[in-house]
Amino acid sequence: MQQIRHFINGEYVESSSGRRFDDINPANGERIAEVHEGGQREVDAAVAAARAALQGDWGSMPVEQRMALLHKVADGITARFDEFLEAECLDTGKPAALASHIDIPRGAANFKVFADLVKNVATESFVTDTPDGHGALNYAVRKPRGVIAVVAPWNLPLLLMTWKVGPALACGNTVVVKPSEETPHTAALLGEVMNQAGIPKGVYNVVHGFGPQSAGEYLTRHPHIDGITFTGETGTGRAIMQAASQSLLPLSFELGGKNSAVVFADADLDKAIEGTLRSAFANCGQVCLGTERVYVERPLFDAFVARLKQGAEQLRPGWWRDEGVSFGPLVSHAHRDKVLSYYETARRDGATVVTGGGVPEMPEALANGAWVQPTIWTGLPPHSAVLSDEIFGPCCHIQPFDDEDDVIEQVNDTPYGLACALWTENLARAHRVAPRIDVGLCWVNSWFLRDLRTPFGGSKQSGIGREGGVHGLEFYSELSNVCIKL
Ligand code: NAD
Ligand code: 6OD
Repeated sequence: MQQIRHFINGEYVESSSGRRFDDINPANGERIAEVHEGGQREVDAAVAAARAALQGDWGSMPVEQRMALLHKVADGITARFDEFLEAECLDTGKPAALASHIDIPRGAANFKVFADLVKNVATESFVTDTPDGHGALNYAVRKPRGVIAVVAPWNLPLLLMTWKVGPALACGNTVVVKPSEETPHTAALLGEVMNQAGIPKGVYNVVHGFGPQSAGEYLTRHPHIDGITFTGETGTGRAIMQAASQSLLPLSFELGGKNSAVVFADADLDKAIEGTLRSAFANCGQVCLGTERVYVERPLFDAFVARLKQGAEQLRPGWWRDEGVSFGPLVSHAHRDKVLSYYETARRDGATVVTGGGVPEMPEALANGAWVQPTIWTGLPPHSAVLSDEIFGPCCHIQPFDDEDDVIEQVNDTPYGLACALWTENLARAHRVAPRIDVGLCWVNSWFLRDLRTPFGGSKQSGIGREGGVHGLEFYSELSNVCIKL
């Protein structure tokens, strides 16, 4: 059985406790690896290695050299594309068509883009008047924040982990990563790439394990880390914030969502259907930016429901590597139980099940997988938990609307504020409506169209702070002002 060990100070190490847990392929329920569970000792060792690296080669390395090494990391991921692809698809069950298009290329891009960006970023300066007339020159310098704890989720494991590790290292920090217990594979593999690229020992460390009373909690409570960047559930964010309050640590949080799509009667129906099929069902609905509430202006409602149903029914579940497969399983049976409980709630609350609502028939080899059907509902009452809770599965509820102000109010009626997609051919409407939606990201006639220079993050309970482009630098570095009296 393959062993997945911690990566600390440039070496793969076993857990001192001897504790292990299983890495399961959710497509067939088979055990694919044994993962070493980290405890306080491993976290202490990883944090100590990260701190030593900060004070050693990495901390004093010229920026050009650091950036060249990060480019080598990106090239290393690309050179081992197939290994990363297999590791990611076995951990998650997601189709190769998706991971080879999004997850793995973004894993590489996250290093290149932030290396290039940091190299070219300027800081402010002021010439200041002084009473004696000589003046003073103020300029700000950016310093790395220090040892950054990166706590990552399972839905886009490599993409979301490197989305934090890339800018953290580009800013000169060192990191200790706690990947999700569901998807430890690609974070472990990245250690080999770091060594091959020549990244100094201790700059990138990985400790595997769970959250509470395991590696996640020990890391986020650790007294010698300097910041925590976390992607995951809003509830977990609360627990981490409490842990971080001990040392008053800076936090960057990307949390849950209950995102909407709004389809106006003047939308291009083909584009709106194609976009909503992706936003509701891509990655089996396990995308934080995904759409679970769809509002369609009444004249288009019936046609939209019929076309989305047709598209959902054409999705082909199956083994990640097989030709034509467009739909994977959920990440685990535990998550499937949660999603199916909402399928049941929808039924109890009187929804019309337009399509899906259950578990698909799968061939024998995949019968033990965490499969669910892509599901569309209409007709839910406003109080239904299906309309307020983040389900994180391949499902959406479609509701007609008649009035622009009214639909904006409904979209905003949630404690979350992550993303929204508007579908309209009326540019004036797009400009009018987009800023009134309380979200960090509003797409018009698109979804998950990413430019890594733009601010990314959630409003309300969907996050704290913005990453992406220069915005992440506020978290990954600290400005220090130098004032020189002339
Ligand atoms: P999760 O919160 O269960 O776990 C995320 C990570 O936190 C895992 O590594 C887990 O082990 C760790 N963890 C759990 N409890 C902890 C604790 N008490 N202390 C320290 N670490 C702890 O999230 P998940 O189920 O892996 O991912 C799905 C969730 O992530 C969804 O809510 C989704 O919306 C959200 N998400 C948000 C974004 C975004 O950009 N806003 C992106 C992806 C996923
Ligand atoms: O594209 C990104 O940078 C990003 N953070 C995507 C998040 C997707 C959530 O599942």
